[in-house]
Amino acid sequence: MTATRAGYAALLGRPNVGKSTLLNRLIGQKLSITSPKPQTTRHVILGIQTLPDAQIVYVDTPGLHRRGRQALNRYLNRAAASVLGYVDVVVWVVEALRWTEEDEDVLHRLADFAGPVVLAANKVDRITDKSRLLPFLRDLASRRNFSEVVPLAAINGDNVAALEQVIARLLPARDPLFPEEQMTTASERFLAAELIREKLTRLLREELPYALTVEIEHFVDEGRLTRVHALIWVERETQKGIVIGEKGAMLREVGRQARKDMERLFGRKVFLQTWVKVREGWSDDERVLRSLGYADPPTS
Ligand SMILES: Nc1nc2c(ncn2[C@@H]2O[C@H](COP(=O)(O)OP(=O)(O)O)[C@@H](O)[C@H]2O)c(=O)[nH]1
Ligand SMILES: [Mg+2]
Repeated sequence: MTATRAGYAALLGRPNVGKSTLLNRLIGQKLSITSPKPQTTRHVILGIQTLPDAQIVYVDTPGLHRRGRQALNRYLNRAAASVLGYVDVVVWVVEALRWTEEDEDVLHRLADFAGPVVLAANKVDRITDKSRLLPFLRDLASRRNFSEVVPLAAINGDNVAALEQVIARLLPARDPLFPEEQMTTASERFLAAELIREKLTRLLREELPYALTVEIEHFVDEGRLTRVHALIWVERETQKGIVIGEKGAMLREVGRQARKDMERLFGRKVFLQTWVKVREGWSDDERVLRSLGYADPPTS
């Protein structure tokens, strides 16, 4: 019998490099929400992949970023940094040919991590002049020791299988940590709220998504149908109007798209109802944040 390897692999990097897209590609399901806007991911989310001889538990994180003034931003940075305390492998995700000060910050944070770090250079599908890739990778590889450097494209799956093999080899010999059929530790209730937030993030204009959050009031399984009641919290009356849209059109579209994704992920019919409510200043109030589920991760 071959030895089984198992462990945690963190997907770390600045916002928008494609960490959540990569997680979904690796797991083959839309577990973690994605969008072109930074700070889409607000929670640490686990995606479990059981291979014949290894179990990789991916840890998707909010991007490490600089704007750290608001309570929500501070929370996101803490959540991302704290995973370094327990993961076996770090996959540092960067965007191919693009290097920013925020990448530099992440590199500094990784200095404290003693375990193996794999560099994943994502979005290679965007590169027209392929000869520029090698110098870019070589330059990054000179900045610290990497177990491996893997160029890939999460969007179409290019070379993603190679990354998976690299990670599996770096995990410690250990029995699986989760049952092999388990895909995540997140509840369906949580995933439902996230899918609604994804649609809002994608459909609303630039600034508004940061001012809202989603709370699931009811999540009731009725056999082949699941009934979901969701509250969308915004910070001001004017924002409420924007979320609802002309004659309710925006909210209807958000609900339609979110319901379709929920049905695909849960494998059942979903009946979704949404309401919009105003709670002033939720994103800068630590107490309100906790009540909306932004609990600090364990520090052990
Ligand atoms: N062209 C291209 N776009 C990508 C790729 N991976 C992710 N993206 C896009 O980059 C944006 C940010 O992705 P997301 O996964 O939310 O990034 P995160 O903030 O690091 O989790 C989204 O618009 C994705 O569709 C890729 O391999 N190629
Ligand atoms: Mg993300």
